[in-house]
This record gives sequence, C-alpha cells and structure tokens, in this order.
Amino acid sequence: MELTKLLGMPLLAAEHGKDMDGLIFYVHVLMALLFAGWMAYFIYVLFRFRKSRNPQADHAGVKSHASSYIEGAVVIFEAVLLLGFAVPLWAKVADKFPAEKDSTVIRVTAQQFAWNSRYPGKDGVFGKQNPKFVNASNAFGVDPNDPAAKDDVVPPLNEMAVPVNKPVIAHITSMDVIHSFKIYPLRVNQDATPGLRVPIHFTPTKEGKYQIVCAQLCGNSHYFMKGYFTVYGQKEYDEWLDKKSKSSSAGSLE
Ligand SMILES: [Cu+2]
Repeated sequence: MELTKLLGMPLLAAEHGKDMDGLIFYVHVLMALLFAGWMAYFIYVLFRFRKSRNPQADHAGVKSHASSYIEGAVVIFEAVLLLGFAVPLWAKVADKFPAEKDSTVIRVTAQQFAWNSRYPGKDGVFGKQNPKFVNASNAFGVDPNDPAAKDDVVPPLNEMAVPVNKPVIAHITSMDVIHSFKIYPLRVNQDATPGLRVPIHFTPTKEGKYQIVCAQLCGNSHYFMKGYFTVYGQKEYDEWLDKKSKSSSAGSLE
C-alpha cells in the first residue's frame, strides 16, 4: 500500500495488487542498477581506451575466452531463475483458483465496442452455451432450451458488480476481435480472445465504481469501449443482483 502511494500508482483495490506494485517497483530498481552499472562501465571504457594511451588500434582483439564463460554463466543463471523460480511461482500464484462455491463467478464477453456479462443466477449454474446460438440478441450463444439458463442474470451492457472481500472468478472471451479486459484499481488485465475462454481470479478489497477499459486496439471505437465494475458491500450486491435478475434479458432468450 505504502509502495503504491510512493510510486504514484492508481488506487489499489485488490488483494494481489500490492505484489504487482511491488514487482513494478523492483523491476525499476533493477533497471536503475543496470543503468548505473553499464554507465560506469561505459565511462571506464572511454577512459581506458582513450586515444593518447592507444594510438594504434589492436586488430587482433581479445584472445581470452573469459567473456564467453561469463555469457555462458549468465545463460545458466537466467535459465535457473526462469525454470526454477518464475515458472513454478506463476503456476502457484496464477493457476491456484479459489473454489467456485466461495467465489462470485462471472462470464465476460467482449464485443465491438462493449462488455457483456452473465451471472449464473440462484442455481449457481450457467446455461449451456454454443456458438451456433450466437446472434445480435444472444451475445453469449446461450442454449434457449437449457433449464439452467432460465435464471441466469444478464445485466445491461457495460455493467458488472461483485461483493467486496470475496474472490471473483471471471471467464473472459470475445465475440468478434481481440479485446482486453482491464481494470486499473483491481490490477486486472486479460486479453479477450475469440474462441478462447480464459479464467482469471482476484479479490476486490475496496468498495467503489471502477472503470473497465479495453486495453487492446480493437477498432474505430476502441476509445469508447468502457464499462463499469462496481464493488459493493454484500447487502448492496445482493440487492443489485436481485434487481438485475428481474430486469435480466436472459429470460427473453426462450
Ligand atoms: Cu475492445
């Protein structure tokens, strides 16, 4: 949190966000160290190989293999970092999903130039989907004959909400071209790719109304593609969902 303020980062409203802000901070520190190191080396080389000391260029060049060994060592070191630490850590952090029953599960479908969302309704089960049912009034291709689809909740375009302090699992996909689902305060960013449904998870920690932006140039109205993601207290969320389930367009697909 402190780090977020120190760096002048956007408001932070998700649990994992402090690790992301920390990562951005440490990457900057590493870059600063590399910059200082390379600058020092550059200045040393300017001085060491100055003209007065080296009037004639040495055409034979360096004969020792020290630099090859150093480069080999760097490759091994980086391979250990990547395979030994980065990949297992990513698997642990990003792939470890919370249980669906303890989470708010949403299906998000991007389209030019808006965000659709779908909630499973009281039965907790999403209606079956099939691309053959997709049309202008059925963005999700929901099977109109599936009973589980009847109570699904489809809020108006560009409107989503979740309760605070409860994990969210959002399945991100797209109807047409590649978009990208991004909410700065929640430190969430996932490409929405046609034909792929990619799940992400995060836990919002602060109530508020946050803007969903499209972070992938997706057409002439890309700039215009924004939605609102509201984090409510549990009670307000229940009221919101109840209201949306009454006005939901899911029923009209029958
Ligand atoms: Cu877009």
